[in-house]
Amino acid sequence: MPKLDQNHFAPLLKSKMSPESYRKLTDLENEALFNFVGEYTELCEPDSVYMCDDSNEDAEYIRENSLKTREEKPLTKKGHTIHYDGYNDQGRAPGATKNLVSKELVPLMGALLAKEREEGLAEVREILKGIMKGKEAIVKLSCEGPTRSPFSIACAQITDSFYVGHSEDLLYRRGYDHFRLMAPGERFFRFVHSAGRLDENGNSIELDKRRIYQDLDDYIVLSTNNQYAGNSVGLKKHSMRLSIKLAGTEGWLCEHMFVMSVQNEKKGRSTCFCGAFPSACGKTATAMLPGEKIIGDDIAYFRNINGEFRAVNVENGIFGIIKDVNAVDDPLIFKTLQTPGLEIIFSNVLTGPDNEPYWQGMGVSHPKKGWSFSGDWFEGKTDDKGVPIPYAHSNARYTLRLGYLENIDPAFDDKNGVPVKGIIYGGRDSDTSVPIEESTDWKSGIILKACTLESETTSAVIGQEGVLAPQPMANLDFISYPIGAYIANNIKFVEGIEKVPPIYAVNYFLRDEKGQFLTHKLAKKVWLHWAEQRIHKEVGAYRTPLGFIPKYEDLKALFAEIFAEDFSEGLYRELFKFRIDPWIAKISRAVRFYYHNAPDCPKEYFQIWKSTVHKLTALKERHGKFIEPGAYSE
Ligand code: SPV
Ligand code: MN
Repeated sequence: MPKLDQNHFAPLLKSKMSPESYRKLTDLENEALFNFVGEYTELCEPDSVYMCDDSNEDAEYIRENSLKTREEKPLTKKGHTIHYDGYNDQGRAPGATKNLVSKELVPLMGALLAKEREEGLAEVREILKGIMKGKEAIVKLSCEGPTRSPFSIACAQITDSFYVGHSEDLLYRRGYDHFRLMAPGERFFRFVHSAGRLDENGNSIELDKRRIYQDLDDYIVLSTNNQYAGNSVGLKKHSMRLSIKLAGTEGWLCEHMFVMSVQNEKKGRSTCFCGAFPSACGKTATAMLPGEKIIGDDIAYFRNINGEFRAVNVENGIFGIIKDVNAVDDPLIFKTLQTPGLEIIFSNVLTGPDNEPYWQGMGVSHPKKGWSFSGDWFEGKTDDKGVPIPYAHSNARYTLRLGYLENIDPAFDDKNGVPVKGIIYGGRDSDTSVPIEESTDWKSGIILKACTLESETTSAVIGQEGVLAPQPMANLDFISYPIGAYIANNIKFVEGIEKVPPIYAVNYFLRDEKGQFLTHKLAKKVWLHWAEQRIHKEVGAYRTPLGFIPKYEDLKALFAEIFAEDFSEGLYRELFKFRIDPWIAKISRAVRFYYHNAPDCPKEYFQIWKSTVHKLTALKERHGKFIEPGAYSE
């Protein structure tokens, strides 16, 4: 190891860092890290650089500075702060986000927002030149997954935003000590972020120079002129894109999934599920179901450990949608959000004259004026097109540590992860998929359920809302190498796994002809407990053309046991009839999507989709539009 003091960047870093910060950096004896900090200090030209370790003092330094720089403001309750992103920076920005790959790979990336690497790097490096002038940069080390575990991925973030540093401290495990124990040359992900020039409210103003560029050859992400955490916090979606690529290369999986465990108190067992849902389709609500235990709500790594399918939650906190979190629908999160003394960042909600946060669907009346994501807010405020501006953004969020939640699973921190017993794919449609259906086997689950997942677009992404869009594995925004290869890796992952978990497709959003939801919001608990009983071989099922559905008597018993509700057979039949035409249409949409957007998609998958459409078309002759539960056999 060459002495870092002789490193080309040493004089620059010594001039920008306090002796204490410089010592913390050099103590790690990590030349790659030193070069990373040196290179981007030289390029971005911050006035000073602060190096964090894992101490509470450094966490406090970041917190205090996020208040001093007014990126966050204190709310009435101790520990609670509010952060605002700019008016046009309220969600992920696909237009500004690119996967940088080699020239040869670009044509194979289809829908995956690719750009030729050299060109992209030159463009974003030009924007980064001098971008941190007048500011302090912080260097923060964290770890994805439990530290010193088979799942760990070390990460280094440089940012000029204390809000980003603060969010990372709440959302990820501190990683300085993890770096200290790393072998020489061990890989780590690198993230550079700058909020860029700010207006008087502390918001990024040069949105035309907003870039979120993932360099997938070098495992580094460069993010400029933005603040919304989905664009700025390196360890969240940037890291996810890098992990998906790395996993594809190494034969494991990084999925856009929660990790939770269903509690069967009568039998004294805990059964772990992982589930992928596009944004705003019930993902956090499933992970947070009352009576069950949460491990994570957004990103999971899967590894085969001694023949077992095991998962960790990559994160240590939740960056959750706050809309509709209220005492009735999300009692646990709601209570946590009201608790003084916990460190919680609210973002893009209304701050009332009482200096308390108010959000849409909170279940309490909101003040008629205050401060919000649009600045000074008053009832009746409209935008320049005359459209009313809501008091809180529909993608407004809360950021908190998972450890605050009463229902955290003690297995959360296990270094070997938790054994996964069931996988869930959840979409959002009003007239196609039944509430829960088990796939016949892993491969058909991936091709017919995970690949055909789709959803209405939501406010988590800037752009039009309410458009039906394909969402392979709820992961389209994050897949970072050609889709066909990604699907193949999902299929291949279970080779060598002794007990392959069944795949369930769920849909909480079926409606009747009048547009009313057919079930209440907590019915999902019954579907999950049915899956739990299936996994433990305690209930049978009816065959459908695409898998297996529950029998009426088993659901009736669960509704009675869990909610003391009388679940009617009429409702069961309505919920679980197989809807042939919508399924033909859904698979046909998938075929079109993959044909146009996934140039490397193997012919074999198209054959499976097409033969399924033929099979369903033939079934229509026999059954008419619907197949009643129990009326189908192979
Ligand atoms: C999501 O939309 O899936 C999120 C929030 O988890 S973001 O960080 O914006 O991606
Ligand atoms: Mn997510």
